[in-house]
Amino acid sequence: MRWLWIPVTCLLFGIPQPKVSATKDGLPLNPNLDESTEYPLFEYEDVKIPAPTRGLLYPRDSETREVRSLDGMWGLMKSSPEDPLEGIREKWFLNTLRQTGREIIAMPVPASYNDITTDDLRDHVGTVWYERTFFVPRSWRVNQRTWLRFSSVHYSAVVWVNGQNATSHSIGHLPFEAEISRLLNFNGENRITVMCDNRLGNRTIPQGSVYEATTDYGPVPVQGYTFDFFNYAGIHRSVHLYTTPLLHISDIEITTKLTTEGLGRIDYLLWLDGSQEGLRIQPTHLLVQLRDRDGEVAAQQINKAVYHGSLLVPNAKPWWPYLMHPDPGYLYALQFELFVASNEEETDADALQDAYRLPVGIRSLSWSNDSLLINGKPLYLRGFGRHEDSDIRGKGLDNALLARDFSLLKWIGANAYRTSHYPYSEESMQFADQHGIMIVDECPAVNIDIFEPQLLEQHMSSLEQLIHRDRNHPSVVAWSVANEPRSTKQGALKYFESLVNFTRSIAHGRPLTAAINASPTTCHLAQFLDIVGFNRYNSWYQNSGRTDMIVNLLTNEAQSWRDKFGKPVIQFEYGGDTMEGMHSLPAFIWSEEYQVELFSRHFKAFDELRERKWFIGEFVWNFADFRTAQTITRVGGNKKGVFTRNRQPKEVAFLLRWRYFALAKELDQCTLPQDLTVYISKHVHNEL
Ligand code: GCB
Repeated sequence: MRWLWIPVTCLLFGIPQPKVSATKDGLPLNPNLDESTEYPLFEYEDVKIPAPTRGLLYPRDSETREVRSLDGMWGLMKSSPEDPLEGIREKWFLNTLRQTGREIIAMPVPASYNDITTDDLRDHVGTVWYERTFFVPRSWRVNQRTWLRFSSVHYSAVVWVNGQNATSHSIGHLPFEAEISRLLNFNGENRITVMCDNRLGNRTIPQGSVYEATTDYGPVPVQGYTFDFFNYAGIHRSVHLYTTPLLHISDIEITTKLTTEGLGRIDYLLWLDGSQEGLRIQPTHLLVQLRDRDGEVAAQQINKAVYHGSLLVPNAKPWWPYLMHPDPGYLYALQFELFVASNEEETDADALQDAYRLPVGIRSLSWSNDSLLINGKPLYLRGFGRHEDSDIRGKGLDNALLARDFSLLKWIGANAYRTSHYPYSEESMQFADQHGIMIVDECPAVNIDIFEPQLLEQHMSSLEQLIHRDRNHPSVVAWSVANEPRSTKQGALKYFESLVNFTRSIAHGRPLTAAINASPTTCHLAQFLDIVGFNRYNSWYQNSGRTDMIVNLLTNEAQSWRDKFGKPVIQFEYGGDTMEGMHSLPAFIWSEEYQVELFSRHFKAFDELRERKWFIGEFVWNFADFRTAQTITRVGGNKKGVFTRNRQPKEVAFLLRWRYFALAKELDQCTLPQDLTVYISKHVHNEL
């Protein structure tokens, strides 16, 4: 028997359920699916375009708003893998989970739940239930609205507050929120209950399939998936309560430009929410102030139009990537103050209705058939594919890890990374803005295979939510619509044409790319992109052990992508698994020496390609070792990291550091770090 499943959110709220057909097309994705199987083309006229997301501004304190974290220890209870929806039937959310009589364990939030305990929770398939209590101050009752915001729950979540449904969401790695003012108890304790479901099917992003394994103890459901990272689950990022005034700024969209004369321009769109019943408040005007790093006003205006406007910034300090400028990542604070006043110029505290401050970098981003440019200067991206992954906390947000990773990125001289294979935390996007690290922002569509309308709807929705979340970040230089989809399949053509057309319509000034592993002659996706990205493991999965074949194979392949599509080309993945501490001279695969040799031959190929002008970047796979599903090709996980899972360098890290700084010096005349070379002897100057 196969474990057919339907998203829980559909069962609960009467959303039309996808038809689960018994035909080949309707079955869950099977990891062992014959790659050559073709699926009928679908007509996409019926596909529902996702409605624009609104709201979800990152929670920030201000004189009109209060933010509270609900991070900390929550309680967690597993439901039976054979009956994941029993808690819905039995209405567990109506009471404390303790009433079920089952075991409740302490579970930190944020964290993946998988690696916290010593039992079978790691491989649990189905639903788990989280719970915690909290209080809110009585002052929040008067002229305030209270919002509950989850930065990410993987994969889907249903949320209750005091036993009443508050919201639900599916697709991991993306935020969701709901106003909960009416559900709150202002005179005592409140309770949040979350049901989290980790199951992936053929209509989830990413896809997977739940199948039945026959064990010595009887049949058990097992989650299958083809992507190469562990399917960690749980409340992965922070949970916040925040307040807003009754009428408030609910959404902001900005676009920036920089002229060659140094004039900055910020165009903004604002959304206001005053949707509460009986609310009759009308804003009179908006005071917009742009403050520089020292808090000085760099530009300002009073705007009676409220919903849109433009600020001109003379002598703007541009946002530059790391190592392209002595002061990279320059951010202003764009302060919006909404007034309800008798006089349209009045800006005193009593008339202030709402205030929100958005960090803003002023820069222009453009692209052509040969290059990607920031502030008119062509970019050469040098960086990594990464993962949000670490020991014990899995994919849970960890600020210490985040700070360490950015120290390492800067130490090694990288200027970019791809958020392979899903959106990363909002905190990491803010870090990237501040440090000038450019982001190729990828949606969670990794290894998708069965191309059908329901999947397309989810896929479009994941991109829509991602773009909505990240469109205001200066660090985002491209959207990646997929990683290694089975893009040679017949159904891929129509699917990706529809997907890319939709994404282009909401791309907010960024080019579209993807990480492709098909070949230029068979791929149906590349023709729709602005930048062609490919993944290729020369001398690893192909020609293992033969580093002497890399330069020709790689330069020829990149040239073929260019010849076929005439677009800028980038390599998004190359590398080889390397066991830290394993040495071999001459080099042998899995040794540190082999990784060094493999990288060095790639550098040679990249330098030849750079001369052809349309080759715009090199990304190593991977920044650090990471956990995968259990397979005989992975020793404790994927070991292609330049850093260990513990964030310590392998030998290749020092070589890569030389390379990235050498490029920064050649291309942007950066100053080299003092400790790039070590003293050897007075006759050897180991300098670039
Ligand atoms: C790839 C995938 C990545 C894998 C990597 C590998 O092409 O995009 O998710 O981890 O190869 O190491 O096999």
